[in-house]
Formats: sequence, C-alpha cells, structure tokens
Amino acid sequence: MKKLVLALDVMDAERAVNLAKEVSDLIDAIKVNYPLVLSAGVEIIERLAEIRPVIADFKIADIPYTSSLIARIAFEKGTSAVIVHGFTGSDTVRAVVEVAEEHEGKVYVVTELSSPGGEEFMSRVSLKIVEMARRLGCHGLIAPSTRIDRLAEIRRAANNMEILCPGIGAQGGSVEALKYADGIIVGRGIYAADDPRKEAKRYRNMIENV
Ligand code: NUP
Repeated sequence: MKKLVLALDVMDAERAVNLAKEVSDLIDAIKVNYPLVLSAGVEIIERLAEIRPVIADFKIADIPYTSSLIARIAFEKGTSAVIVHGFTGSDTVRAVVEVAEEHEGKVYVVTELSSPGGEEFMSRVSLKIVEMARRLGCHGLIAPSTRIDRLAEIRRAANNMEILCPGIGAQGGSVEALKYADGIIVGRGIYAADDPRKEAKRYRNMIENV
C-alpha cells in the first residue's frame, strides 16, 4: 500500500495536534520540520508520535558528530525516522544511521530537492547519493515529484529502497509520482485547505486508485 505522509509545517502546537488528529486515520506518518519544532519546541514530537509515527525532517547536514547529536534528540523524543541530506557525504550519513540503529529507527536521505534549485547542483550528484544511501543501509530516499524524469532515474538506481516524494500540489508535482515512489508527502495541499480532512481523503483516494 502506498503511503500518505502529512507535512505539518504549521507554527502552533495546538493547531498541529488538532490537524494530526483530524486526519490521523487517513495518513501513514506525520513529518515535522523546523517551522513547527522551532515554534512549538521539540516536545511536539512526543505529542505527535502518540497520534501517528513521526518523521523528523531536520535535513541533517552537518559534521558527523553534530549530526549524530541532532538525530539522537529526535529519536529520544520518539521520532520513527529522520531525514538527512545526502550531499554531506558518507561519514555524516553513516553517523546518523548508527544512531538510528540504536533506536530501531529509519533514515531517509534527500537526493535532490523538489524545488527548481534542486537542479542547480544536487541533480548532478543525486544518483551517487542514492548509491551511497544503499551502500550504507539507509531505509529510504526523498526524491522530487516535481521532476518525474529524475524520479524515474532515482527509482532505477534505488532498487527496492523506499522512496517518498514531496512537491505534490503546492509545488506543482502530482500523484503520478507514485508510478515510481512508495509514498507522497503533502503539506499545504492538506493543512492549508479549508477542509483538511476532505483534502486528505481526496489524496488517500487518489493513492488507492493509482
Ligand atoms: O526535496 C524536498 N522537498 C520538500 O518539499 C524535500 C523535503 N523534505 N521537502 C519538504 O516537504 C518541505 O520541507 C516541506 O516540509 C514538505 C512539502 O510541503 P508542501 O510543499 O506540500 O507544503
């Protein structure tokens, strides 16, 4: 079954928790990012993890030691997975994988950003990033729904690693990405809608009919 991940980039803890509860039966995971954690505090991970599994999208991109500290905080608060930037190189990604293993957690590696800037530098190395992520035993990849041709290439290089795709809706990507991906990440398309539950249902139906 393909996954629907809610990107909860709101800046208020109560709103975040209420939104997560409102759509909890329709989503597979909740992705938290800096806007929410920097406004609501890292404890928000604990609250959301009681509702659905949390993916901490801290796009970790530091030296191995600092990166492992960041990953450790996220796992200790109850996240199920963290997202690390692949361009940092194998030492940083390995350090994050080691922390994840201690917590039986997952690591997703960003290949190339879904925004247009992702083509400026990252797309030139993203297939190498995929290869590294596979070699280091990472669970999955984050790849763009906004560039289906790139996504297809990433899928070929990724073998059976899980691929989650952001960029659906607000950034112009579509559920067509599910031809190559295992799940989609939707933020504004759900939380900024007048009726978030209705939109989450619509995405869930689209996923089931792909
Ligand atoms: O390449 C990426 N693109 C992207 O949009 C990698 C990401 N992690 N994201 C995140 O997905 C982004 O930071 C945001 O949290 C979410 C997409 O949100 P939206 O465009 O659906 O509102």
